[in-house]
Amino acid sequence: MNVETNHVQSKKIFVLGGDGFCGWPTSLHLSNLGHEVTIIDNLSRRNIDNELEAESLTPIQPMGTRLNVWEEISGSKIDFLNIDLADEYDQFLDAINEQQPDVIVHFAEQRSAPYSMKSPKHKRYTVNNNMNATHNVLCAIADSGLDIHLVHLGTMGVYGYGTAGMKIPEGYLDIEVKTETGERVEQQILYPTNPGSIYHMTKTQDQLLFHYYNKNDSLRITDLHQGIVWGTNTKETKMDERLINRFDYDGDYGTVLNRFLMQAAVGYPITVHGTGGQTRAFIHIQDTVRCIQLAIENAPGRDERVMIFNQMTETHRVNDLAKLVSELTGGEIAYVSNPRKEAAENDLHVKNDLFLSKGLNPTTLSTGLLQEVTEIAEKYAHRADHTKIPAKSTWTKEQQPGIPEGEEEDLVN
Ligand code: NAD
Ligand code: USQ
Repeated sequence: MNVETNHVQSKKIFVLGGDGFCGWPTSLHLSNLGHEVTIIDNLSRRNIDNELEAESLTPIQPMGTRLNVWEEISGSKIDFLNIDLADEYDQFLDAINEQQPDVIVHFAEQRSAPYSMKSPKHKRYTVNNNMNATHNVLCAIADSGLDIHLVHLGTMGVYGYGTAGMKIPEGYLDIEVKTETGERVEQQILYPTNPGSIYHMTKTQDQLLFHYYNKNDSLRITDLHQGIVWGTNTKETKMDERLINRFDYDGDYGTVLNRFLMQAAVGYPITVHGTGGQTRAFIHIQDTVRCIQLAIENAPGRDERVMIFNQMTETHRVNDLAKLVSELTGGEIAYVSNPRKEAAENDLHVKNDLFLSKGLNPTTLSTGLLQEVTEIAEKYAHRADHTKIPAKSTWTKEQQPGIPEGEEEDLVN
């Protein structure tokens, strides 16, 4: 089954957050390439499902089953360590020293913007979890003295979603400053951050931690500024139903395009926030796993600055996506109140030259792939809890939940 192993020099890779939506298919992809993979995850995402009384639309299996099935199918073993990266520093450092990974891929953060804005408790959890996890990872790599390449999943949201008409560069902005003598000096700085939620704010802080550890300890770091991921399965997760990936659809964790496809499939109105004028960057989950592979294969050198890639393949306006899904499925669109404090409209132009230059062949929005997601949503429609669909986490007391007319009566908080 390990079809691609011939081309790859096997590496020891830790996948932090390897039980999650991006981390699970990435772990399988890297294992299938012939790498030796260890997943580290504290299963907090599954616990948050318990808290929210929401579940993945697809029936994801417990970690033990996932790993047994993968070994049975591929002949490759993936190890699993249950460690809270924000809290259990010593266990993590021990794992690094014992296993001496070549690469650490870091997905292990609380990644939902609405969840991070639910209440002071959720804001504080997101900050504590994400910032401590990232700092512990960096501190432990430096502490170990090993030359480990860190690949981190950041977000396009660190930039904000507006530009002065220019394309958003890959991490660094060329600027020109005027000295006291009037001389003009050219510099490159980290692109100014403009987070739109507490979650996105933690990712902007991550950037500074990377900058510091790269400068002080010469850590080799790749930061991937990823757009919204859509789709659910990849080549490897399709090999057996028990390897199926998560499909989040609830108002906190479901992301826009997957939500629209799911809503249409279960006969719920397609919930466009406000006028749907927000433009965002997107990437299919199959390209996510391929980009991680490319980032690993193109590591920065010891004396190089943090390498930043924009991990996205296309931009779309939310309203255009709603119309596309509606045309494809016959689903009805509902323009609902926007629970978020965000620009009603924005243009977004993004550079993604680095991944293209490394060989990414982008998977763009095609009817076939949209259809595939629709089919999965239809297959598991019986598992959908309609009361969990609307987005109810509001950014301030002034915003209202995004509930379509006629759906209010079903709701319990
Ligand atoms: P996810 O919530 O499905 O997965 C994250 C995993 O990390 C979970 O399995 C969780 O249990 C684990 N985790 C969280 N905190 C941890 C801790 N302290 N210790 C150990 N494990 C911990 O999220 P995802 O969608 O797979 O996203 C992965 C990463 O990619 C995130 O950092 C996110 O910010 C980034 N990202 C995601 C998207 C997207 O659309 N899903 C887009 C851009 C960037
Ligand atoms: N939206 C709707 N209707 C919905 C859901 C969302 O109109 O039913 C709108 C939102 O108001 C927002 C846009 O769609 O304007 C995107 O929302 P989202 O939930 O799909 O994406 P976001 O909150 O930005 O977060 C997701 C991931 C996060 C990642 C980010 C990448 O959850 O981990 O960092 O995408 S990016 O958007 O590029 O910053």
